[in-house]
Amino acid sequence: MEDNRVLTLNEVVIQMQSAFPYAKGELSRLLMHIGLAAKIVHNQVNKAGLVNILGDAKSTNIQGESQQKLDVYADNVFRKAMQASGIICGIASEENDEIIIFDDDLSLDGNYVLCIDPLDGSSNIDVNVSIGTIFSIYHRLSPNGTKAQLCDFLQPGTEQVAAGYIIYGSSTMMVYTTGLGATGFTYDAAIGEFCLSNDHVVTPEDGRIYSVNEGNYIRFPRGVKRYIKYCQEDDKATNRPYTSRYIGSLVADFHRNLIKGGIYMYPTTASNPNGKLRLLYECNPIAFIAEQAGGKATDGNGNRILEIKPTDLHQRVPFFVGSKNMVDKAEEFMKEFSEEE
Ligand code: P6P
Repeated sequence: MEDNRVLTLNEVVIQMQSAFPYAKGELSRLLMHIGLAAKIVHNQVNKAGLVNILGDAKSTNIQGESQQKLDVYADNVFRKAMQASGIICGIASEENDEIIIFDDDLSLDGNYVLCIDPLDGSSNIDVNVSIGTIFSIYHRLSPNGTKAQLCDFLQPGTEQVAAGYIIYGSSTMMVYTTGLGATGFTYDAAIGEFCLSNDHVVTPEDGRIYSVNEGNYIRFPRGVKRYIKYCQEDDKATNRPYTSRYIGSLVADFHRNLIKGGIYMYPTTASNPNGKLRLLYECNPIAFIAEQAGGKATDGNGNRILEIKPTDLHQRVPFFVGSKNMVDKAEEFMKEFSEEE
């Protein structure tokens, strides 16, 4: 008989812990705390239109971007949940210029640090477009019992012990990985649980969706321009022309492409000569998920995102992520036309 019992996030996390014989359950508990924070943010996002939590918080983050009230709210919710866990000794957040150090005794002994974009795509909050939380977890490098240090956060993405995102959309979903594949959960508000909805997310090697802000076309690298034209050419043998889909919310664009197949690109542009997306709390966690689902993530110049050694908390990199064969094709054009820049 088919087992159609609902499995919750906490049950799945505990089950997966058995795959790590030496696990002390800390990472499991941490993922549960993240799930709890996500439920709290879900409640606010879902009624943002009803309470005075929309709009500009009249403050700006290090990126110089105006902070939306929900941004700041989400940052506070995840920060409190992480400190309550006693497992995290510090946080690097898009919403804060410097690392946040937890100096209570329990947290000082925490073995992990978190990099987070508490509410990505926040410019879409007021217009009811899907937004998301993106997180990345590392073992600390600094000694236990001492304050977290910058070195704990400036680790290459290959060192992530877990990563994931929550998408607050037509339904709220969480997708995460601990390196044993990508797992998807859908939030059931009726029971207040994230329920297993895809126990092994696999992204198609090919797709027909390309996601890029073509408003920046003029200043894209030639390779990107050529790849976009390649996507638009009429060639039935290779299922072209592809479809252009761009929501302007990384988590929403990536999640759709992960399921259906596709490529998301944020290349260098005039206003973002190093690309716009941040390595630590946007590109690395999304790249980890993409690779675990059979996809690929590079900077467009043949460099695997997960192998880039970070030099700054808010470092930006060009980002090409999604179906393996589509990223490879984009890389081909980038390589062929790079000399002509
Ligand atoms: P643009 C949101 O600000 C974000 O960081 C990603 O979620 C999104 O994909 C991208 O920026 C959108 O940027 O320049 O196309 O509006």
